Amino acid sequence: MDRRFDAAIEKMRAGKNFIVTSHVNPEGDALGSLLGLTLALRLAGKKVTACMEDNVPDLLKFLPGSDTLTGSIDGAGPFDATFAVDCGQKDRLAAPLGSPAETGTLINIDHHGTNDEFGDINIVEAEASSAGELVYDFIMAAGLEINKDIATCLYVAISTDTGSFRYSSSKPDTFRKAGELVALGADPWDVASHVYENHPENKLKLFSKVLGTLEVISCDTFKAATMYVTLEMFDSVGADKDLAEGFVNYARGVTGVEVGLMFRESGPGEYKVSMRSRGLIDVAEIAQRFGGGGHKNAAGFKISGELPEVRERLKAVLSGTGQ
Ligand SMILES: [Mn+2]
Repeated sequence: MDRRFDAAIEKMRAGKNFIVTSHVNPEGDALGSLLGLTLALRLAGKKVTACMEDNVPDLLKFLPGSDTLTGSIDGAGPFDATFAVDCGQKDRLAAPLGSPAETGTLINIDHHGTNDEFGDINIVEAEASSAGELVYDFIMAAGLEINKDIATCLYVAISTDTGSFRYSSSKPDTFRKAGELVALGADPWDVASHVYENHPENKLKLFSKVLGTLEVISCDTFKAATMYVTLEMFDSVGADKDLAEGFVNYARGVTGVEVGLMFRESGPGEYKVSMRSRGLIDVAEIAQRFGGGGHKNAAGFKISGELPEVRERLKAVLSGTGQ
């Protein structure tokens, strides 16, 4: 018997009107978990405001229910509870939450090791592969139904956050749950076609420029690879900033490299740094030193400065961690 969700299930059963939200700048796990939970609650007869202030990336617009997302909660409350899924910090929530009297009990369901337990009820499991897996567990523990649309959302959440089941967070249970979602109607090739084999032409043109910036650097006991993308590069191919998503994995993928780093210029003298580790270096710990967060193998933060200087700072910090 799975008792982890008892308090959350009690609130869910007693309530009628909910908000479900996730983190800003959403990816597959954020939106898949948000929409999977939203659709499951609606199927159970609940009223749900699916709240996402940021735009849905084009690749994820096929997710069932994404056309019902809204950036506002105006006129829909008061709410019995707000579910936050896949969000490590309250200030990263993609919902304009008002007073607790308006938004109800805050239920935090997440798997970020850096989660600061901002909820009234917190179900935070850093070992879980994805928030999608936790939402699946919640739905099962609550005895809610999963139809094809819900299965698709949760399959996208789990498969994207595990790098298509490549990461070591993919446990036997992860595969069992994914298999169950496929049995319930999720279509792996349909999902892959939408999410992985669906590159806008200008994304690949941007990628060819970014690959030209690849550099392998020595950090004492291990190697890191860096790449960067500037506002000028985005402009030159007419690409949106989210089209650089995922490039960082190619930096980590270089033979002999332990950590991949991607510097994305977000404004003049401002960079968003994404880090990917093979497992030896805890990049969440490094991100936290710069005020960011994430997971052991995937983390990020924002930093100000000129690129060469910013890269030297990172190199110095990385060089201190590998001993
Ligand atoms: Mn996640």
